[in-house]
Amino acid sequence: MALLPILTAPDPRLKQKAARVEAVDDSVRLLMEDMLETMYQAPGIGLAAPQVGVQRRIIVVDIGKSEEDRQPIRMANPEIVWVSEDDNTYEEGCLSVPEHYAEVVRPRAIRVRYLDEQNEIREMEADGLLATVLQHEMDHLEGILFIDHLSSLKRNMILRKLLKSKKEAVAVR
Ligand code: GNR
Ligand code: NI
Repeated sequence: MALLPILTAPDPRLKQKAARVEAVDDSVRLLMEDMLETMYQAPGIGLAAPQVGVQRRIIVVDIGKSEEDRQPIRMANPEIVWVSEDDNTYEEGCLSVPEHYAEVVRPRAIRVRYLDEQNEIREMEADGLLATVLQHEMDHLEGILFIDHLSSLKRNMILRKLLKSKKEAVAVR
């Protein structure tokens, strides 16, 4: 197992569309385990491969309440096959947009088709926080961040602050 460095915005790699996985093999399974370890350590409740610089359609999620009660979800090539008519608003954050939070409106419930860690096609229905996090992670595979759902005024304010902290981090090295 290994901890992977998490990219933060603005970074062109977070804006790219990730490529489909051909099959979930040992290398994909290893990446999923490294992503879970990185996510738990952060700590976060979801992580998408592009956040660790890997442009492949792989996500991991765990919204479990405690460390003792882990419920890791591993998905390759996740696709939304149904969304509810009603929406939900959640205050979202992102490991690639550190220290910024904002409300985002998304469908309340979804049905997702994906390849599991055994390379088997599965479907899962989710609502509430799990539905929100799955949509947030699938957005990453399209190069979309939660700030892209905000007004350009709010988005640009956040991006300017992130760029400024990056420049300050370089200056003190
Ligand atoms: O840890 C995370 N928390 C979170 C809270 C509300 C909505 C989405 C998320 S996902 C985020 C981790 C992350 O950046 N995943 O891409
Ligand atoms: Ni994120």
